[in-house]
Amino acid sequence: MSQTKTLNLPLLKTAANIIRQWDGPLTQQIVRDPGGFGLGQIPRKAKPDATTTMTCGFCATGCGLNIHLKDGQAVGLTPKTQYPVNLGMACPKGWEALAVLDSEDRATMPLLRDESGEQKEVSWDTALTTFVTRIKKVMAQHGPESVAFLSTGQIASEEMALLGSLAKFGMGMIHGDGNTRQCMATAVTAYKQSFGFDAPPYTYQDFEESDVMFFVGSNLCIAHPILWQRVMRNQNNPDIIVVDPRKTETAMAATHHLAISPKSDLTLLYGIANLLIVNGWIKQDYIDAHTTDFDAFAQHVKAYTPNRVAKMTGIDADTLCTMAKKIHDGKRVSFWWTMGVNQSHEGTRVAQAMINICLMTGNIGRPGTGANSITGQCNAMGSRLFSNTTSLLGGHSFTKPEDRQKVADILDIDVSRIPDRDSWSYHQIIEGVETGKIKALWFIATNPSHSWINQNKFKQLMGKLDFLVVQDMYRNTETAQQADLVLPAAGWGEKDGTLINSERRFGLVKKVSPAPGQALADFSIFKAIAAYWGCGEMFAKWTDPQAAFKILAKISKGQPCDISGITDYRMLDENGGIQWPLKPEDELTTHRRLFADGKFFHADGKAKFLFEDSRLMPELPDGDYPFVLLTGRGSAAQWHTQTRTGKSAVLRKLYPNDIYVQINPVDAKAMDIQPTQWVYVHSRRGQLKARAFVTATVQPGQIFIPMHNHETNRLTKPVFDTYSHQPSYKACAVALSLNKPWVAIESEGANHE
Ligand SMILES: Nc1nc2c(c(=O)[nH]1)N[C@H]1C(S)=C(S)[C@@H](COP(=O)(O)OP(=O)(O)OC[C@H]3O[C@@H](n4cnc5c(=O)[nH]c(N)nc54)[C@H](O)[C@@H]3O)O[C@H]1N2
Ligand SMILES: Nc1nc2c(c(=O)[nH]1)N[C@H]1C(S)=C(S)[C@@H](COP(=O)(O)OP(=O)(O)OC[C@H]3O[C@@H](n4cnc5c(=O)[nH]c(N)nc54)[C@H](O)[C@@H]3O)O[C@H]1N2
Ligand code: SF4
Ligand SMILES: [Mo]
Repeated sequence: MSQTKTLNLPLLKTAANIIRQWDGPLTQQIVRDPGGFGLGQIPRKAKPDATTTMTCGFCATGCGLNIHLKDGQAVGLTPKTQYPVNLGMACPKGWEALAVLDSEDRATMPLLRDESGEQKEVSWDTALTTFVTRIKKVMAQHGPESVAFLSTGQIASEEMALLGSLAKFGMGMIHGDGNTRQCMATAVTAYKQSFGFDAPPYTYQDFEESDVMFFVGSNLCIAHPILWQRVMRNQNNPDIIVVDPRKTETAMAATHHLAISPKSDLTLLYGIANLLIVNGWIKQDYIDAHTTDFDAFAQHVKAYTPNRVAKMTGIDADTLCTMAKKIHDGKRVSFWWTMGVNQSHEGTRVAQAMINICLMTGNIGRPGTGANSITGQCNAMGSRLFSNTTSLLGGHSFTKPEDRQKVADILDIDVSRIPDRDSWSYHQIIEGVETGKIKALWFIATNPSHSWINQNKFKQLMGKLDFLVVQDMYRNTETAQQADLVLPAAGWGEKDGTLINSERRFGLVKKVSPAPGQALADFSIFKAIAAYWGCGEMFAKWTDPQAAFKILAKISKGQPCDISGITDYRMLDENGGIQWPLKPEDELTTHRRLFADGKFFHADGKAKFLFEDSRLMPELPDGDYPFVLLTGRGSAAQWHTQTRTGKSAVLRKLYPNDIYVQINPVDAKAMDIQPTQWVYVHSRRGQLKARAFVTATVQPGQIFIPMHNHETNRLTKPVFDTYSHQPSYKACAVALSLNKPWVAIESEGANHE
């Protein structure tokens, strides 16, 4: 059915003129034309009843989905058989990706909090005018550093790039980070320091070609089920070793499970490295030709003797020797890690401990090898390269004058518009709210009032801001409920752009469904803000996502992530996505891995061994708080804060209704806790009530609560990795009780149920 959206845009001549320049994309979205999808430049408009392919917008596996269209609109989907990522498979979230778009909770109009404190619907004109006026006012009173944006790993690369450029070059902000900080920052930092660039080396084909595979802090069966299917296709009868304190679904399916003590991975990996060196199970030729600082590393790990390691990790010396032997005997050894490593007080060094083992045994750059970080959100990789937060567009550096000049020239802007220093990282921005340095925040596609660490404190701080803007698909996320202004956004399937998956593959997302009400693509919202701010001219060439993509391709030229060989969206569509890098002269093959030539991205072409002493986790259990709290993904049907997956009736049937806490039977017995009974869990920062799930998958003295429940982060302690500043979400001390505890709590307002 054809409907028309009318925007009450100001009839001021100047604004109307500016709007006309970007009104190509916007108008087509405002007028719901069942035949004319999106921006029109993607090769999918041949017939209104047809099938088009796009990348799934949940996790970074990046499955290809066939979207079936009727009268030009999506009516269903099936996983694409020929897509090199998923080969015809999809997980429950993917199957339900269209269903979650249709919900009463969608944000359909901008919402503005009025004097009575209520959020009321307003026109886009009022919303944009308010946005610009209030942010300019804060900046005028408190300086440009008083406003920051917090972006995401879940919108298209083109949108992130436009946001980061608008905020920093157009509006003059210095500070902006992404929720990728919660997720991938450790892997980014580890790769940058070790390889000279944030470059995950692998291709998914490596899951099928390894013969020894270590999964460290990764619950692949739940978090990346299609990648687990790729492991199951491996013909080499591989050893699959899972390092995880919990006996996860993945650990149960593995050949070996190392039930490590929480946050002792660094000690374990140094112990294994020591054994490899002591036994001479290393590739000295490779080390000499392609790495630096090995001797110091070898010296460092001498202290990690099997007995000492056994004591600290709970993994006995024999098992340690067996693991070292497996690495030695394996022809193609690979290490894979996810949040059990990244979310840690010393995660960067843990990731590098895996990188070190791969380097010294020559397990990199060959099929089935590699120190491989598995990415989380659908476009966390896009955020790493193009969000203009931690690094300048295209993996450049804000602090390098030549990088700033290069980007300024390509964007045709004055170089002085580009900040010459790095932004504060996420937690520094939040701490800035506490110290009064940050007065206004703009959140885009993230829900930190649920997902950020030490939630009671976070929520309290949001109340301190002069102005809080949330741009989301849904109007009532925990963060949107706290906002002064909510900007309604189109979601996956309602707009165009590219996502980059875990193996560096660009894939397309397309507009196959109209956004509800007056919700607009994030790209269009940013263009509108630019126009209202008065810097629309600066983004005149960013006419639509594909034009933005071409700008990014130009910026990437000469970088390790060079994609100047990808000419347009059509090329991505025709090739089942394309992995970076692709220079014009490169041969385009379906699977490509990095470092086959042993050349890394540091100036000397070598990879660095990086290491330091392992440290105990900062908040150890004690008499008052005797348990370690582990958190993470609960089921394949739940996505993060549940704003999306919670909307699907099908997915809701696939996980328990109530929040639960997994408790070992020994502990349950000692405390007389019965299965499904309500119990209280409390930490020094907050408390919650959850149903007891008595199971031996957690060890005695440890409990597990999924992150999908909004209560979980009341408990977590704000501890951050030294180098990556990523929160350590998975380890803090808690207590269990049958009755509501009365405890002194570190932050106010913490005694919720
Ligand atoms: N279904 C579903 N899939 C998802 C997501 C989702 O929300 N739902 N989110 C996506 C995102 S953004 C991400 S980042 C990934 C996360 O993917 P994963 O990292 O695989 O998932 P998690 O459950 O967070 O954590 C993995 C494991 O780390 C273990 N762990 C905790 N502490 C330690 C430790 O000290 N050492 C070790 N070795 N292990 C430890 C936990 O017990 C847990 O089993 O999943 C992606 N996929
Ligand atoms: N305790 C604990 N906490 C954790 C973790 C953990 O393991 N334990 N894991 C952490 C990790 S790895 C991650 S990645 C984070 C995830 O934390 P968040 O990113 O905060 O979680 P999401 O629910 O994915 O939030 C994304 C928001 O964007 C909205 N959205 C989706 N698509 C679009 C779009 O196209 N445009 C706009 N404007 N909005 C959109 C959704 O409705 C949703 O509100 O959580 C972290 N928090
Ligand atoms: S595995 Fe990830 S990308 Fe694939 S269908 Fe599931 S959520 Fe989507
Ligand atoms: Mo994540």
